[in-house]
Amino acid sequence: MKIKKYVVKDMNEAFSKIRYELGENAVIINQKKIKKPGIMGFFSKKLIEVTAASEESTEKKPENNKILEDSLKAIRNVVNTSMNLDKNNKYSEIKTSTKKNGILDENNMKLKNNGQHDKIKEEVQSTGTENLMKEMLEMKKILNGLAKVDNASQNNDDDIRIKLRKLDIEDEIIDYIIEKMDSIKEDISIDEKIQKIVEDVLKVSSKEMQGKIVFVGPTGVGKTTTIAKLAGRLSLMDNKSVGLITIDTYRIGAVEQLKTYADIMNLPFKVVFNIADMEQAVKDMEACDVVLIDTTGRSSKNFMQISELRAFIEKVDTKDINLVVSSTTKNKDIIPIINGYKKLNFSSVIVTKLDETTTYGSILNIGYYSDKKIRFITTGQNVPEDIKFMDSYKLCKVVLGEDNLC
Ligand SMILES: Nc1nc2c(ncn2[C@@H]2O[C@H](COP(=O)(O)OP(=O)(O)O)[C@@H](O)[C@H]2O)c(=O)[nH]1
Ligand SMILES: [Mg+2]
Repeated sequence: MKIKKYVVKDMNEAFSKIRYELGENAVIINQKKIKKPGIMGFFSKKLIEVTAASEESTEKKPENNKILEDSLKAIRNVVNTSMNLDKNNKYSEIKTSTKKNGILDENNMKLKNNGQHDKIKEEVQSTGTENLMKEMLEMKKILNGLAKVDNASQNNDDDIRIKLRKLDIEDEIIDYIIEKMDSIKEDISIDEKIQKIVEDVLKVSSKEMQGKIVFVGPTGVGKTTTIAKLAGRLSLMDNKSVGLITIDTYRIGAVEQLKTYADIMNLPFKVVFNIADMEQAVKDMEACDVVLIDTTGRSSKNFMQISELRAFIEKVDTKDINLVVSSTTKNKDIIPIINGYKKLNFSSVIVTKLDETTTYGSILNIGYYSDKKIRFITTGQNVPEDIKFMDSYKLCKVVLGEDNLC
């Protein structure tokens, strides 16, 4: 005998539930109206409590119980198979727990009776573990590889930085070089890659020494000496007619310095004191192949001096304006100098006094920050010998310490 209570809204609901659960032969043994407890129940609809009984113990199994059971079996099989990665004791835990369960017990017995089960389980366990181990090792290898590549490139970067710093190349340029390294896909050495990048930054002007050429730059960098060297080469070696003009009226003795050279080389020479003089001097030199124009070393910090110089240069009417910078200039002074002279629209740079330094990074620093081509470099006080024209390849080799200045 099975007795069960149902709380329903109406008897129809009670009948269908009882029939479904207790079968066609069930009987209703009691029914009463009840109220939901609490305040909310006071206002709610009344419910009926129905008590029914069934003679047989035929609690009807729903049709889909079989499906449910099959599903449980399937799930258990999957669980058992996937246990291949677990420890044996965990597996037996499941075995014991399934024994207690009526539905699953039968299935468990089947598994128990299967003599090969343990073997298969072990195999599945070991192959599964092996596979996982393999995959993990594979991943470890890949990760190690990645870490190595990362470390190697970090080491390379550090080596490059150390090497370039020793050459007195500015950190900003070193960063630029390191950043560019990856973009070179060719199978060439690190040094060759650096050379390539430096060649891209450091361009050399191939402009001919012809027409009106102005030289500007701080005091004492070697403008006048450089002009003397050029004048000597162009007139004595290249057989060009050369004229010299100076607007260096600030420094005592400055005029004499260039005049001495002009006298020795027998070159026309003009001193310019004001803007009107400049126009006339340029006119007077019209017949010369090359007119080299010297200027006063003006402070790049003094805007008035630079503006005044600009007015003179405008009268010269040339685009060939060269900023002369000494390689002995402190790195931190290079940018202010370049910025100060920018107002003069210089077209290329000349780096002097390379004989006074052992590292040549300053050439690259000056080229990089000015963003202008290098016209040539000077390497000593001897007029006219100590002046060097080099191509970009050779100059970069010098900058990188892989070639000397000779
Ligand atoms: N060591 C060395 N000294 C140089 C070089 N060029 C010029 N000088 C010297 O630097 C000093 C200043 O040169 P100067 O031509 O008067 O510079 P300016 O003020 O720019 O005209 C002089 O003693 C020159 O001999 C160079 O390439 N190397
Ligand atoms: Mg001078």
